[in-house]
Amino acid sequence: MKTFSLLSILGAATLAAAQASNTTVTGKLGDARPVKNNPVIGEVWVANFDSETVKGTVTGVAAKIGIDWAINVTLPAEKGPFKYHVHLRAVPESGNCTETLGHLDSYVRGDSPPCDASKPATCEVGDLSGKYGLVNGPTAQKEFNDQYTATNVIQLGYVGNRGIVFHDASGARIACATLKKATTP
Ligand SMILES: *[C@@H]1O[C@H](CO)[C@@H](O)[C@H](O)[C@H]1NC(C)=O
Ligand SMILES: *[C@@H]1O[C@H](CO)[C@@H](O)[C@H](O)[C@H]1NC(C)=O
Ligand SMILES: *[C@@H]1O[C@H](CO)[C@@H](O)[C@H](O)[C@H]1NC(C)=O
Ligand SMILES: [Cu+2]
Repeated sequence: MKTFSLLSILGAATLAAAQASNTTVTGKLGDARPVKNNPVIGEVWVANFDSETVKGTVTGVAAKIGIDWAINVTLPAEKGPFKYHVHLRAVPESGNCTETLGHLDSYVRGDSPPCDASKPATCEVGDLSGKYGLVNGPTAQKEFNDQYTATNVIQLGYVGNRGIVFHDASGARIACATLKKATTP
């Protein structure tokens, strides 16, 4: 009986260690592939945030590989750190962030285990904060290139007219805005 318990404990510990080390996962469609065919390099897409909780912009500029992202927002000083993602749907007229549905997960990877930022191709395409880091209030400015997001509608990682969502530390969706093509003056 004692031997059995000891073995169970050892077994459980080994399994836990294996699971803890298993932080990456490949999507059902493989790892995300770099986007190299955006139609217009320099094309600008913007999500405008103008709510009580979040004001500012999340901008995506079509790059030779993927998208150059820039976050420039004010956030509540408390309740962070904040996550930000590309979700599947645009924000509806009602402004209800729940209706943007889940993350853009083009390669069907799921959100567990969490994104390993050292292997961004293995993360959900829309999990920008998982790949490039959380942000804090009261102001957040951050720039990064993401190779897997696209302004080319034929690409799996197409982000046009999808919702960008900020979440507080509890996971609540505190603000959302649709990424729209900037109108040229
Ligand atoms: C690692 O995760 C993958 C995908 O969830 C799973 O198929 C695999 O069995 C896991 N490996 C271990 C050692 O837990
Ligand atoms: C960020 O937003 C503020 C306020 O809208 C603006 O004044 C500033 O120029 C922006 N910064 C960048 C780098 O876009
Ligand atoms: C937002 O949408 C969700 C899903 O459709 C719904 O369950 C929820 O009641 C809506 N919230 C509000 C405030 O309308
Ligand atoms: Cu999200």
